[in-house]
Amino acid sequence: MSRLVVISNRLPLGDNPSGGLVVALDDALRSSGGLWIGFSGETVAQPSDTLTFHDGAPFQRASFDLADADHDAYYLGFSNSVLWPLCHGRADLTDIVPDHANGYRRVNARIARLMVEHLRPDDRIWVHDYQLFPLAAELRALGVRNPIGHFLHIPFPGPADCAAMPNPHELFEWLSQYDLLGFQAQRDLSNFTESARQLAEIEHLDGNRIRLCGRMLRRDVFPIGIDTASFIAEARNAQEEDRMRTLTGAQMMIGVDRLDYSKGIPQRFRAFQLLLENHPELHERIAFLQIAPPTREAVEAYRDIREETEHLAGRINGQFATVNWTPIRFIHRPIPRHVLAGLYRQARIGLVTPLADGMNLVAKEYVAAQDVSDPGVLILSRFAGAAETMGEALIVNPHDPWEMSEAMARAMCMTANERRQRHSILLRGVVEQDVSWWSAGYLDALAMTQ
Ligand code: ADQ
Repeated sequence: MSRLVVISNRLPLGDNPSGGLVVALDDALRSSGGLWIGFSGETVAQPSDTLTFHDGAPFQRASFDLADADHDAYYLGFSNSVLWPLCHGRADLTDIVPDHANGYRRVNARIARLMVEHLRPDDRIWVHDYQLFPLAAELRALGVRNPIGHFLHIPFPGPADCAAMPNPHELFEWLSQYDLLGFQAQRDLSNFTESARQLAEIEHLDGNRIRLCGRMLRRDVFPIGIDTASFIAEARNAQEEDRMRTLTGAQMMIGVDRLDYSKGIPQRFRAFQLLLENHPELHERIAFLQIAPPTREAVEAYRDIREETEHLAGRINGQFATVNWTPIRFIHRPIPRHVLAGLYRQARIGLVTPLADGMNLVAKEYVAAQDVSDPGVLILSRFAGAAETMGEALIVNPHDPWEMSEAMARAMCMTANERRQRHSILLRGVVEQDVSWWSAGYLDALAMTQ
């Protein structure tokens, strides 16, 4: 079997790297003697011009450092202040700086140069996410003819958002150099096709084959899953955390997100406020736990969202709290996985209401963690990729606080029978379409490109 080479923005480091993607790719990397390449997470004054190899995983890992200025331009700048907001429908939050676009191209070109001497002629190369769109084009420019696939973890922008990129045609030229483009949801495939039609040249050939900017390639939908079996086991074994005892007496509603404007956290706080205004009978009967560790705080839009959410939570607690009851608890720290699994299991409602999201793994983790005899209710945004396959959740419009608050009220009084019926269908999907199913499907499709 030919070797699998994976490249993602961050290399999973540590002696025992874990996380969904690592689990998904572990088998394929291990059995093919594979290699995973990524950023070390370190910025330095003078980055080395070779990859650094790391021991400790059953497959090879190699990292590169970045110069401070390159990290600012490539990661904070073009990736997270242009591409991320555009892919999440927030052109208003972009910060377009020509130097950042140059830095993005420069870093991708450097990664290609670092990689190329380690590639073998029959390697399969799998590139992950929006930080690395130009990588295949840079590798092709260095003479690499191997099969190269790309998987986009976040939504693909529609024509209006693509048109707000500094040089939209360039995006499609970059993408045309892959052999397989993978998307999370049908929505993304449609956006890609329509944007390419309006801003570049695309022709549908047959099946999943297209000609994009003159080059033949394939594209398809591969909805990512979680490591379901291990998550179910973790939730079953989870011990109740001491601090949660303070919530007894009320049913818990849980939200777990990176603190990001795409996740719709202020909108869900407002919906919860409306619930408490319109349903006094639920006072002291429902407690909302929102876990949201800050990310990317060097970017201004992320500092703003933190202030807004803290302010809202304070206001709602000030308005409704009693001596015995704090309506919203807001935790800003990452939580160990087994604790998270236990919290999901205790929660009567899982609240997953992003304004835009590639897939959203929290929705799947919440379902996997439930006690099948007395499961909770998932409230899910129609704008999460997960909504395409999780129709048995209560599907809501995250911009509509009335609809969301009524879904919360409905979940609170839903019969055990209805909860079990909905949950068993959701669970079947999460079990069948887990992360190994996802990676196997993608790698089969990549093999078909040859
Ligand atoms: P993210 O935007 O990071 O991922 P998501 O899919 O929800 O979003 O994954 C978050 C992960 O982090 C989950 O596994 C969750 O359990 C964990 N997590 C979140 N908050 C945590 C906390 N406080 N403590 C511990 N763990 C926490 C991107 C895309 C998504 C896509 C994934 C995978 O934006 O749409 O589903 O990639 O492709």
